[in-house]
Amino acid sequence: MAEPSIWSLTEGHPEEDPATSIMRTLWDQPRWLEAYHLYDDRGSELFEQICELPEYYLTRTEEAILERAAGDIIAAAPVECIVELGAGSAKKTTHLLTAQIQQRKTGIFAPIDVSLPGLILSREFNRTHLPQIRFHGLHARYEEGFASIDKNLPTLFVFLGSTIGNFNPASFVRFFSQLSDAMGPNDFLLLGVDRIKEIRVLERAYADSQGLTAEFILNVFVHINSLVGSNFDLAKMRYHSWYNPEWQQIEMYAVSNAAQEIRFPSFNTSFRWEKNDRILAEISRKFDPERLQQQLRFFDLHPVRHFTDPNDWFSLLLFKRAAD
Ligand code: AVI
Repeated sequence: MAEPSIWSLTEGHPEEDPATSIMRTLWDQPRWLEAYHLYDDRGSELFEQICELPEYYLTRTEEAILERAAGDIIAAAPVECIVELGAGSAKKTTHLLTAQIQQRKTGIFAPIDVSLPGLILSREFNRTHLPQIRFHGLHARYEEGFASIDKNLPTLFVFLGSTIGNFNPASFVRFFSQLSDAMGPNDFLLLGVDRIKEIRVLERAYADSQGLTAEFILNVFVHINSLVGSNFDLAKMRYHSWYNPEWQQIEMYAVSNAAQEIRFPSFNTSFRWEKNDRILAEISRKFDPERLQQQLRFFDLHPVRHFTDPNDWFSLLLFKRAAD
């Protein structure tokens, strides 16, 4: 046990070296980065601030839906355990745990996260505000974490914040196959997704007037410099984002302001970053909820309920795992 009530599943499963991941994707065409590099300490802090921005409607819209629908969700999903993927949204999950206590008096809360500090915060919050709920933190990657949940324990898996939108198509398919394999016949999934909408609203959410999103995206290069000793210079690049209607995704780029040589001394290599060439730092896919419900049927996840907000901007989709 890493900490009281927190089980560590990462031992014996060394994570991919972040430096290797960076080098692999930076030489791709187009050059790109895996989204997790964005969340160093500074990046996580900036993302928290983004969630409060007036333009970034996702967090508050999802929370308002959850606050209103938590009772209905728990009534539709007769479970003993709630597994949250990523412990970052403790505040939102509280609505579900409170409904669980109201309807069933007790339950287990099992957040899965690679960040131990995040799990410790979640455990302390649980201890203070939800003492009727048994806390069972899992310090692990999602796939290791959900594979460790007992298939006979009726469980609601919760994946909020439209984080699924940051997965590329290959990771998306791998995620749902592994999750579905780990689920038992009495299990449910609650998925929060941001929806396709007016382009102006979408683009504003990722190009805020305070420049926080730009800072969040460009910060990844400060992080990369500290990891691999490279010479990315924030003064020689700019942030650019747009909604790609064909791929139905916001794309967030760093664009080079001038031709420059990017050096990686510890790898004894470099590349020339030409003026106006871009590095794709993050995508944020937007969804048509009905189409997503159709797609997830092919992962044996069957739609049960659909909750949305008055503008139809965000959806909370409840699925049940089909029996094998
Ligand atoms: C974490 N994720 C759901 C955010 C999003 O909206 O795609 C990440 C983000 N990137 C820039 N702003 C927010």
